[in-house]
Amino acid sequence: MQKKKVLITGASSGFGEACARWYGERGCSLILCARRKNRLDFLAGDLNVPVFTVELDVRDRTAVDRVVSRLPEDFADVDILVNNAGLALGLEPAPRASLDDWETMVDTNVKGLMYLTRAILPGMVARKKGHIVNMGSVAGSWPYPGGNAYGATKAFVEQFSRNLRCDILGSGVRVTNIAPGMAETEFSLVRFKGEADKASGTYRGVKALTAENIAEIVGWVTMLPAHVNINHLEVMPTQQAWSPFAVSRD
Ligand code: NDP
Ligand code: 8X3
Repeated sequence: MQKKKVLITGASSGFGEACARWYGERGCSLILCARRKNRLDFLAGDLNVPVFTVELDVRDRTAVDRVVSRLPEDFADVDILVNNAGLALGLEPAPRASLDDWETMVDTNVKGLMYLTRAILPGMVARKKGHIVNMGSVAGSWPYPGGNAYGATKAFVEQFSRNLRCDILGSGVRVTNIAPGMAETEFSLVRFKGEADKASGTYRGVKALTAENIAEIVGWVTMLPAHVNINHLEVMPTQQAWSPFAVSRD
């Protein structure tokens, strides 16, 4: 693989960390962003490639612009943006869900992803190359009880990804929405606000996807020849599928 400059948001854990390792093993230069910079620095110590770590809350529009506009020369001109930072908070039905949680999910999964995209996309278009990989979810296409605002943020990611392709058609820049199903990371620990038993219960008896599975998929879509654009890639564990429609009867 040609040595690329890869910016990964949410690189302190789960998919983002696994993507950093995947690209790092292939000699890419990495810009790793998250709020927990200590974790990024620890990860950077494991990687034998140029790494720039930066503390970044993707909800902070000014900070996003500052970070992207002030990237060190060796890390500027990003080739691949992995818009991965995100979270689910709670699994309560809508009438009982926390509006604060809904706002945090929108601010992170929707607005944060927009901020990074808007900061990096113009440079890619000007250079006539680049790839934005957005981390969606099966929850963006398929509803489930308690998925309310989380699923809606991921539906945004799916449609935003497709609409970006329309806007930049002819630029040579690629956009991909990856939609994973159940994957064992810190995702459920965050969703259940540190309740470890509840989080681990999510994966009980299931061979869930791993962060490494997703990193391999992200890496693969970006390694395909430049004229090939994977628009949307949905992936689930073999042990996961859909349920029949629910019906409320009198
Ligand atoms: P993790 O909780 O393991 O990782 C989430 C990452 O996002 C962390 O690195 C975290 O870093 C970062 N993050 C969260 N909020 C912010 C913020 N405000 N600013 C910057 N970084 C932030 O979960 P996953 O790896 O599983 O999740 C990664 C993405 O994949 C998310 O978008 C998630 O919605 C999506 N996804 C996950 C699935 C799963 O089952 N695991 C399935 C489908 C999609 P820090 O806290 O240090 O800021
Ligand atoms: C994470 C997958 O099914 O928990 O996006 O919503 S799910």
